Amino acid sequence: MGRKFFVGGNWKCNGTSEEVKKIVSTLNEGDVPSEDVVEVVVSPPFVFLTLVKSLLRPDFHVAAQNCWVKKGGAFTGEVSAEMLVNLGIPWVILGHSERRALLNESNEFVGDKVAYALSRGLKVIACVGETLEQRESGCTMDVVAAQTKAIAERVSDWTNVVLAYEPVWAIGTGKVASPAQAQEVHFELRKWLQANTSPEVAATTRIIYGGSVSGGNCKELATQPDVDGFLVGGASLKPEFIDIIKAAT
Ligand code: G2H
Repeated sequence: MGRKFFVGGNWKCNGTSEEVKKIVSTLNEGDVPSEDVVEVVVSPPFVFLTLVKSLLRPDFHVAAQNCWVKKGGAFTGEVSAEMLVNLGIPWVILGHSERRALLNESNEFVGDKVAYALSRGLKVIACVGETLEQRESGCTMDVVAAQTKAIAERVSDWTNVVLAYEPVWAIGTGKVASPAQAQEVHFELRKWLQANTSPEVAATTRIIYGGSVSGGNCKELATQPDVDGFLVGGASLKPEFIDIIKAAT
């Protein structure tokens, strides 16, 4: 087993270069557990990736928030996996619910992106999660299983994948999932991986929780056996991100 705790900070479409420098200096001064205990990855907008990478402490890493589904070319406005590799960006977030909902990214499209990014040597934070309507109609597991299946059908090596469970109703709403709600879905997702990939993938793949994680609620969420870390949005722009990283211990 030994799944290392993982904390990602998804800055989304926020920040000026001055604000970004301020966030990085707060992170650089933060007293956090060592890299052996917790893996920390922050994800600024594309335009700040190089700046953040150049200023960030060496024990923290950077992620892009998206990349194109295949090799670059005539795809105006897109950024390819090859470009991220070229810049030394090790991670990419794919399938975030904001992109699934606002940009109509289908399960299959996200699966294709995950497979392509991995094939280029990127590590992937792949997001899944149900809407409130889906939860209330009792189909949470069907939804997250279908999203995960589209990845599993295209990926055989899960070593470089972190699965982020982010219930859409908890994102940016301040309505965090209870520790029991998060644990229930993480447990079921691990069971799904066990049945549909391999026992080894199920035992070793980190499943992290995202959706209104804060300095106040992270400790209790982190005690859940199948919660292997967090993907943090709003709070990753604030000093409390350091407290969230500390939830690893
Ligand atoms: C979910 C999360 C970050 P927030 O999108 O991935 O955002 O913590 O603001 O709910």
